[in-house]
Amino acid sequence: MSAAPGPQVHFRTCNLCEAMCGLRIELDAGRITSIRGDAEDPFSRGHVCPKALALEDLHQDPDRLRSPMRRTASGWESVSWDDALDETARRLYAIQREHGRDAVGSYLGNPNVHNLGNMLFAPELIRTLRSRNRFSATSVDQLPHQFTAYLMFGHQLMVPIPDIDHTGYMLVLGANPLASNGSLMTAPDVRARLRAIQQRGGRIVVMDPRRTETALIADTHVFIRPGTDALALLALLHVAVVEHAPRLGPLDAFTDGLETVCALARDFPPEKVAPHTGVPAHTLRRIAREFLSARAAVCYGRMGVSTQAFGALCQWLITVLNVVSGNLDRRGGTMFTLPAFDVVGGPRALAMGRGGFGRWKSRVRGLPEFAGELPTAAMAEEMLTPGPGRVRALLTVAGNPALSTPDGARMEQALAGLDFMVSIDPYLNETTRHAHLILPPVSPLERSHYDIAFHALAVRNTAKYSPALFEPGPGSRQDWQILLALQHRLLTLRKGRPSVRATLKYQALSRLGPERVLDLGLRLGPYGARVHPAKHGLTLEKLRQSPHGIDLGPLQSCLPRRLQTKNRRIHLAPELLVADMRRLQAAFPQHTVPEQHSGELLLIGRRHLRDNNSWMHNVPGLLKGKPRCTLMMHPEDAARRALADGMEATVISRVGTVTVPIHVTDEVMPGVVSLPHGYGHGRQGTRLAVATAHAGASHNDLTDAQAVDALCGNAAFSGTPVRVRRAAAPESATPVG
Ligand SMILES: Nc1nc2c(c(=O)[nH]1)N[C@H]1C(S)=C(S)[C@@H](COP(=O)(O)OP(=O)(O)OC[C@H]3O[C@@H](n4cnc5c(=O)[nH]c(N)nc54)[C@H](O)[C@@H]3O)O[C@H]1N2
Ligand SMILES: Nc1nc2c(c(=O)[nH]1)N[C@H]1C(S)=C(S)[C@@H](COP(=O)(O)OP(=O)(O)OC[C@H]3O[C@@H](n4cnc5c(=O)[nH]c(N)nc54)[C@H](O)[C@@H]3O)O[C@H]1N2
Ligand code: SF4
Ligand SMILES: [Mo]
Repeated sequence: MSAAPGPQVHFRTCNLCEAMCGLRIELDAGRITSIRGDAEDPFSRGHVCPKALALEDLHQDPDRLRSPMRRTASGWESVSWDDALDETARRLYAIQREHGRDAVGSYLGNPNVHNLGNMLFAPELIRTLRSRNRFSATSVDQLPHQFTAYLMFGHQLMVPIPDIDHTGYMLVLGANPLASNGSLMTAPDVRARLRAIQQRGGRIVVMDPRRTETALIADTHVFIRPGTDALALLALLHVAVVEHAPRLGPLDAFTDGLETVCALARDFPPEKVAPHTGVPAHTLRRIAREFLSARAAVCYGRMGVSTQAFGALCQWLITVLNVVSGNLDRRGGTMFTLPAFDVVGGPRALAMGRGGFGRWKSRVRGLPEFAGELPTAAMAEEMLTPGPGRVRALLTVAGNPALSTPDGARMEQALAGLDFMVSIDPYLNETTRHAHLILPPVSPLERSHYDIAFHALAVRNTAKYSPALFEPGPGSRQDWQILLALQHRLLTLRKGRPSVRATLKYQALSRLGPERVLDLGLRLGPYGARVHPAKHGLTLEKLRQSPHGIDLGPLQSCLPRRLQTKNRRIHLAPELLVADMRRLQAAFPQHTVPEQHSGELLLIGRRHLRDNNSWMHNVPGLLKGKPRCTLMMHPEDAARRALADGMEATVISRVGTVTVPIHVTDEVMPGVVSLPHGYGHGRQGTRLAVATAHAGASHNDLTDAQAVDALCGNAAFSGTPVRVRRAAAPESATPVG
């Protein structure tokens, strides 16, 4: 659609966060004149957030790399695609041949999940590498959701989704959808959907160490000490089984383990957990009673309860609470999606693997594999610790582990020491500055889009395809083309010469691209032409003809049919989780008030509507206004340290130190401080003019790679112990990085 003469309108889905907002983009003479919400999108109904406009800024950004780059002694130089791809394949192949397959590691970042081509082609390349050292953003985020879904329902993507549009009571722990726009709950215009609960006479309750934007519109907000949610959930469950008796409804016929969870819960009356959680027993009892008496209720927990030492227990207990209160797989409770491209029940070649656990362990610390990946908290030590099996080369795809993973400084030290590193990424940033080669893909507007992941995690079944808005620039490559070309070169090197079969397959896939795979997935999916010739008969062509997307209706009950466990039953009490209760009990002994060393504060994170993890700080429009990278501190804690609003403070953890301005506010509970993540752009050698001017400090220079959920290996960001004092003088502030 490039350089078309007159005014034009283009419709697409915003791929920047999980909300899948429909966009209406107006163009004149091939230039964007406006980006607005698409009122005709049946799912998002015109909603957008300020980040939507950034799609154009990202496209125009002069700092966005347009050609492959090679690092030399005298700086970066442009290289041709062939040279860059040949060199990458050669180096990776040579290192694997000399040091074994595991010597090449990989890290896949979050934007892979927001990119059709990467969803379909990245797993292929990673498989081709045949290394056990695979890492991704999953284990600094939603691993506990996938882990518990795998154990309870037999598939890592059978994640129960809040039926927010029909519920009468929503209990939210560790999520701030008003800033994040919802996560593992794709719900465009989540504010309106939450308000609608209240307009229906329902209630919203938020448990969070910070009085968040979401807490402000809730009916009740309760402060909870970071990292103690598993105890609070057990207390809620206690009330459910002692006062109310479980009522599973139809699930009763195919659920195992009810007695086990009831027995566990009986041990945790609210009075017992109150000293640890800081939540008064009567408050927990009241919330439990409200939850249990609601017509339909949802307990929903996200980042804040996933990235903590008992993240897997939290996600498990949340699902158990929904089950025993009769709210799983029921309208207004938590439900499962039936996406048009079916990642759970679709044909094996197209669906995602169900998962798997502990089939191998990380070399240094022995952390367990899940679904083919090792915990990212172990990544730096796998690169730094000498010995056979050390990771000597790394491929990163759409990831910024330098800022986004625990102990970022050590991560950078590890990246700097690699024999070879290649990054598929549009920016020269804190991570990719360590690469030997950077392979930049096109901008989001130069490629087509379909949300394979987020349609599967949405509060309604919908389907929408977005064609590319702009013709890819001359000589540019899409992510999938880069991934496929690398895979082909690696296979060729391994065979010694290009095999005819592999070459034909490569040529065919290069021609067909993600579109054909998507079309196949849609045709074979639950609404596909093969299954429903009369009803929807979904094909890619049909989606092309529906530029606003197609509504496939509200979520439907689907159990036991959709269960993926071998015996087609729900495992309410998986052994691994039940056994992990001992670790919880040891961490919070009865009759002992939690130990918080004097002067120590617990650090938590924070998301802002205008940030997106670490990578959108080069968009000028999103950085207007007051600096956001501040440390929130309760007035009592500030007074004790003679700190006042706006002062620079030094924050010290076991692993690092940063200097940031203080924001004194009773939004955070006493004893807790909050700092957003994704900042820290002041490092040398990046090419991010705007971000560098708004550098801030990196939260992950404070977080500890040793702090993990010992069961599944997820990073435990919540509640990092820190000390805070007034910075000596503003000009002597410790440089970050
Ligand atoms: N604007 C914006 N949107 C985003 C992103 C972004 O960076 N910016 N990131 C996207 C991504 S990758 C994700 S995964 C989602 C995340 O989506 P959310 O999970 O909704 O994100 P957060 O805003 O981090 O919410 C986490 C909440 O947990 C609270 N919390 C911290 N520790 C604890 C604890 O121990 N217990 C309890 N109960 N609460 C705790 C925090 O105070 C915070 O309010 O957002 C996505 N959307
Ligand atoms: N302390 C703390 N740490 C956190 C979190 C937290 O709440 N607190 N949140 C965690 C969460 S939820 C997540 S998901 C992770 C995110 O961790 P990461 O995914 O590692 O980091 P991002 O900041 O999302 O960086 C994304 C990278 O992808 C590049 N990119 C963007 N779009 C594309 C594309 O289309 N193709 C390619 N090839 N590259 C692209 C960007 O330039 C950037 O380098 O961070 C985690 N880290
Ligand atoms: S809420 Fe998310 S999907 Fe919607 S416009 Fe903002 S960034 Fe895009
Ligand atoms: Mo995330």
